[in-house]
Amino acid sequence: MTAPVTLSPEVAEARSRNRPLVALESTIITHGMPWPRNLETAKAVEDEVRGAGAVPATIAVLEGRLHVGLTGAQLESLAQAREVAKLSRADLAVAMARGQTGATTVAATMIAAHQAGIAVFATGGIGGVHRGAELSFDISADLQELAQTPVTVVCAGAKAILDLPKTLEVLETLGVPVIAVGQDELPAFWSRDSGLQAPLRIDDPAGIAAAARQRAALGLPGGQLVANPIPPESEIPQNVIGPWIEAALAEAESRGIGQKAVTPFLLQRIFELSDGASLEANIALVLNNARLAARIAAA
Ligand code: PSU
Ligand code: MN
Repeated sequence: MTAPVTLSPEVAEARSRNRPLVALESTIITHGMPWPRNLETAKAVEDEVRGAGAVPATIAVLEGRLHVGLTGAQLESLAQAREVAKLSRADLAVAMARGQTGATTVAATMIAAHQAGIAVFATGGIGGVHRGAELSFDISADLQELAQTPVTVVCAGAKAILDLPKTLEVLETLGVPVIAVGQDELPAFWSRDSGLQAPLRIDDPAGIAAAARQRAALGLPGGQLVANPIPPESEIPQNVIGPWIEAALAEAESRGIGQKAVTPFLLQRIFELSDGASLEANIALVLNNARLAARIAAA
């Protein structure tokens, strides 16, 4: 077998000089945002990481190779591609063995980041326990990954389309530290507040980095989940986003949307119902997370 990851020149250089690196996922590009805002956002997020003093490493599988760091041309072709696979822990190796192209979810991006020696990763919102999971058993593989792969994942909370209390319970069971930044409440992706208390709070990037080092020193497997609230000027309050979420969930149910298609379907419907407002908020929160992740990586 050849080396499992292909580093971009920018990432290879950053590694050789021991510069801080921040991993970025690609499912948000292919399944989370519409063209061409997805490409603009992917580039802006990379620039945000660079501006905050770190080096971005966007991760995807291209023709069977696991790329850590994409060139501008690779990013553009992925952003425009149709019917790209959405790869998580279960299907990553199969897609690579078949020479396929696919976008990596939070779980698969964590695996690749860890293989490449990258300890910090920025995304929008992780997957979690879906509403109705007591019947569907739909619980994102992102949660299990946080329990076993040592990467600090910076998000704006779990996506508010999920069952947030159940998501917190599962994270606690799995031993994943859930750390809110700058407030006591768990943020809820498009909104700053979920109405739930976050289990932990650390406000400074150095403190978050120190907690990761301490976890490793204890020999505990797994990562940390950092929940960074969307900036106030960009948030959509819960009472505004709530009815759109309910409408999108009802539609997914009546149309029988299931498995991997659920999250992309809900994000797209909420985008339409909100007249694009949900996308603007999503972009703002990802940029905000990229900045914080860069500071944690530098620390
Ligand atoms: N964050 C976003 N948009 C997204 C995602 C995260 O702002 O589209 C993606 C991530 O890749 C995450 C996935 O891992 O949604 C969760 O999918 P599922 O619920 O099927 O596990
Ligand atoms: Mn699922």
